[in-house]
Amino acid sequence: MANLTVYGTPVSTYVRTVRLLLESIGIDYTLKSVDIFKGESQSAEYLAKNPFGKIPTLDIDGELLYETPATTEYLNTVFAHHKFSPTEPILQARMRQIMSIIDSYLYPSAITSIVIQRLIVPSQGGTSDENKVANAIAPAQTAAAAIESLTIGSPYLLGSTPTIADFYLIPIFTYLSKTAEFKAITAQTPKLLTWWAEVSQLEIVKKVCG
Ligand SMILES: N[C@@H](CCC(=O)N[C@@H](CS)C(=O)NCC(=O)O)C(=O)O
Repeated sequence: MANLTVYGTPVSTYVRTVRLLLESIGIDYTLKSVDIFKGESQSAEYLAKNPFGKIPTLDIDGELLYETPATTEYLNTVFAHHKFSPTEPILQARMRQIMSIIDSYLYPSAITSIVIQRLIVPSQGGTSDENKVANAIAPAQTAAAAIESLTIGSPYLLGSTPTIADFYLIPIFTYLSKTAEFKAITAQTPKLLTWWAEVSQLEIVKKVCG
């Protein structure tokens, strides 16, 4: 069996995406802390693994992989025989579309702006930047509405079994649902609310994102 190590902070959404997949596949792995809040991802040692100083980085028997789309698709191919991606090409494209919408539009608005200002800044004794939060609501609504329109499955986004797209959205909703803005962002996305009510109860989600 391969030796797998995930480098990253357990609270990171992208680390959680990779861990949700690893836990769903059911393979052993080691989580080695690289604390982004202490600047550890900018150390020379870590930058040698990932030149962008982002987490996670995955070590598979000495082979280093970073960028979560590449990492998750590799794990899904090699260790899960494509179990966590749809077989139909159009649904495969929908899965990648959702992952890309999250990377490009939902993560920057929901996490970088709203969650950081609402949950992280106050927890460190700071004051939330209300302008940043207010300006992020519309882009987060647009991203959530786009994902809603691509949600054709039940109880998961694309069908009766989870795909990597679910593992991308779960960590974002875990944090966003703890903010006051969640209600406005999901006001027009009933399918995502039903999805969230189901997936937030999964043991694996409680273990990785709890
Ligand atoms: N494109 C990267 C993004 C990873 C990412 O943004 N990770 C965040 C934590 S959730 C991070 O490393 N933040 C630290 C920083 O930006 O300095 C991927 O797909 O893995």
